[in-house]
Amino acid sequence: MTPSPVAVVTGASSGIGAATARALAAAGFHVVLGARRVDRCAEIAKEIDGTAVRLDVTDAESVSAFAAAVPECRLLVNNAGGAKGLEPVAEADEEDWRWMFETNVIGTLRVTQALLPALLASGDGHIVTVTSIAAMEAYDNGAGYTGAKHAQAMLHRTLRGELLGQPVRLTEIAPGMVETDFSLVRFEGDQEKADNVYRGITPLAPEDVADVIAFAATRPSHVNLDQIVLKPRAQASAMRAHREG
Ligand code: 8X3
Repeated sequence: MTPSPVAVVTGASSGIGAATARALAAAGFHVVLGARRVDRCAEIAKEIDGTAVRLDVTDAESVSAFAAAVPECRLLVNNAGGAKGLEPVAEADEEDWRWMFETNVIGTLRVTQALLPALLASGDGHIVTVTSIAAMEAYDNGAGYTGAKHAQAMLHRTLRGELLGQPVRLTEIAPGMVETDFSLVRFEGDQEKADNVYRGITPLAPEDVADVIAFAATRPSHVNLDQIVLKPRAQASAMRAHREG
């Protein structure tokens, strides 16, 4: 029996990452789930016959140890990241910005650099980076997050050119509103503020995004889905949505 190809998912303890781990396992991958909350990854790993490895993308040593535990890798899903704060530039918190750039940008850089040799050696590698519609547009009070997501997207899109001629595909997934703990993290646990983001709207579920990632990952090797933007029907842009009630 041919061994299952290995897929690594970062930020796999919840939300889009956890749903993606499940979808990729269903598509025939052996999934390595990385996140700080490794106990949650272990629960999902048990369910899908995967492997959980602790990963803090903001810590270079943690990323090296993670990569050492993953000698083979066919698919990397750069999903770890997030937002902190929603303030106008005039009042922006420098620490929030530092956190957003550390996790979304430097974190993606570190993990990608660490796993690139294995992806190349697989002969049929694929890097999926989960950016956001925040990587496509600017919105009021979001400059720290939109800035970080644009930078993360540039890293990913630049690799598309730099890796031409190498056996690695690159897919950017840019979701709009998805109901995860994204807003709870952004508002530091303020449930009311988080709920308000999804008020009167049917947001995407993590599984909706995971389905699209699994689709991109299961195309034939010569088919590169470069960029996929997905939003709820009721959302036209980061600043424009239709809410019922
Ligand atoms: C999340 C989408 O619109 O809150 O990445 O920036 S948004």
